[in-house]
Amino acid sequence: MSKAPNWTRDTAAAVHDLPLMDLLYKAHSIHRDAFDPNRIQMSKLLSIKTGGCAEDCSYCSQSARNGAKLPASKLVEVERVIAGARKARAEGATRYCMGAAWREPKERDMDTLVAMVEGVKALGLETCMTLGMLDDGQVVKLRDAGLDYYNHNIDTSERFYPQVVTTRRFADRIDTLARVRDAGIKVCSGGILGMGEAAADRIDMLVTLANLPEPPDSVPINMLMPQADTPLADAPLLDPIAFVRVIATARIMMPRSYVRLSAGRSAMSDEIQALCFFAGANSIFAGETLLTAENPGESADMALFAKLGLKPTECAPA
Ligand code: SAM
Ligand code: DTB
Ligand code: SF4
Repeated sequence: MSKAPNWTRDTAAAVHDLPLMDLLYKAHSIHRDAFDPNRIQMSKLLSIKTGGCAEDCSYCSQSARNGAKLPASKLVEVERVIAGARKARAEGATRYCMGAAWREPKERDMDTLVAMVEGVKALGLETCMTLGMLDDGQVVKLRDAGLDYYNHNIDTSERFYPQVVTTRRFADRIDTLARVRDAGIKVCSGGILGMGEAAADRIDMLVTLANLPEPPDSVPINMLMPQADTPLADAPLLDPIAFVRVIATARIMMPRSYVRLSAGRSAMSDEIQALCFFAGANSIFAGETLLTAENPGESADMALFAKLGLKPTECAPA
C-alpha cells in the first residue's frame, strides 16, 4: 500500500533554511526524544575488494573509468575478514561493514560473501555489506546468512545524479533499496555533500530518503573527500555550516534513524564534529581507514569523545 509522502521539497526547505539557532534547537530536541544524546554508535569498515570498479562515480578512487591509479584487488579471504572484525569489536565497534568495489556481486562470489556474514555475525557484531546492485536471489542469500544492514547510497538528488554517475540510474539505486527492504534487511542509505550540488539537491536527497516506504534505519552523510585522478579531485570545500544544516535537517526529517557523520571527519575540526553531534548525528566510522581514504583513528576519536563526554554505544553480547 503506498502512503502519502511525508515531506515535500517546500516543507523540507523550510526546515533546512531556518535560522541556524532555531534549526539546531529543533534538531537537538527531536534527537533527545528518541536517543541518548551522549551515545554514538560506531561502525568499522573493511574494503573486501578494492579498485577496478566498472562504474564511473566521479567521486570515487576505485572506479577504473576515472583513470585513478588504485590497482584492482581480488576478494579478500574470509579468515582475514573475521580477524578484522574481531579487532574492530575489541576497539568498540558494534557493526562491521564490508564494502566491495563492484557494480554488482557475481554469482561465483556469493558463497564467500555468505561465509563472511556468518563469521562476523558469530562474533556478536551487527553485519553490514555494500556490494553495489543486488538481484532478488542475492538479497535472500545474504538475508539468510544473517546480514543485518545493506548500505546503498542515493548520493545526491535525482536531478544532479547524472552529473555524478552515468553508468547507472538513480532509479536503479531505488530498486535495489526496495529489494533489500522487502527481504527484511535493514537499509543504510545516504549521500555525499560537496560535489558541486546546490542546496536544493541536498534537500531533495533528504526528501527522497525520508519518503521511502520506510525511512532508512541508518543515514550516512559523507563530506566529499576529494580523491586524486578523479573528476572531483579539485572540488571546492563545502562550507561546514552547510554540512551541519543537512545533518540537522536529516535528524528532523528522520527522527528515529541513525544519522552517521561518515566520510570526511579527518578534515573536520573538533568543533564542527561537536556541532554535528549536537545537530543529531549519532553514528560514526571508527578506525584509521574508511575503504581507501583516511579517517581520524581510535586515539583521536577517544580524545574527542572524552572532551565532549560522549560514549560509544555498547556492543551486543556475543
Ligand atoms: N560499490 C558500492 C557502491 O557504490 O554502492 C559500495 C562502495 S562505495 C565506495 C560506498 C559509498 O561511499 C558511495 O556510495 C559514496 O557515497 C561513498 N564514497 C565513495 N567515495 C567517497 C569520497 N571520495 N568521499 C566521500 N564519500 C565517498
Ligand atoms: C558510506 O556512506 N560511506 C562509507 C560507506 N558508506 C561504505 C564509505 C566512505 C568511503 C570514503 C572514501 C574511501 O575510503 O575510499
Ligand atoms: Fe564503484 Fe562504488 Fe566507487 Fe562507484 S562508489 S566507482 S560503484 S566502488
